[in-house]
Amino acid sequence: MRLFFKYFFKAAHYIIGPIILLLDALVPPQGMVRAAEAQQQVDANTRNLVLYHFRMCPFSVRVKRAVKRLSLNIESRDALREETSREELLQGGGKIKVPCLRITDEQGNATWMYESSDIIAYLQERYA
Ligand SMILES: N[C@@H](CCC(=O)N[C@@H](CS)C(=O)NCC(=O)O)C(=O)O
Repeated sequence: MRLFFKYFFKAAHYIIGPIILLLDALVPPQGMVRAAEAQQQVDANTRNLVLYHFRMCPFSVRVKRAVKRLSLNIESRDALREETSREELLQGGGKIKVPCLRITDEQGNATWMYESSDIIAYLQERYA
């Protein structure tokens, strides 16, 4: 039975993933518009952020849509396809789970934030 569920969820992932990508492409979020100077300031502030994601992960898509809605330029790294990104996430965050936002402070210390809702709340609080 466990094996059945394992393969059921795997199959569902391959079916649901492309549907989510398609819906995301069909209904793109409207990015907010800022004055050029304000956007430059935001870009400077988000330079210390990196988003680790999987392309077909619904939770990652949710965060990436929030990033677009807030017009943030955040570097994103695919932790499924890119071996080095995967290793960074494992070594830094402690587990391969996405989405994960790496936040580096001015001293160079990194915080690894998991959970899509927490990441979105963090971004909204600062940039909405
Ligand atoms: N509650 C989490 C769920 C994230 C999640 O389940 N991500 C999947 C990919 S869609 C994952 O990383 N799975 C690997 C694992 O859990 O080990 C969130 O909202 O971010």
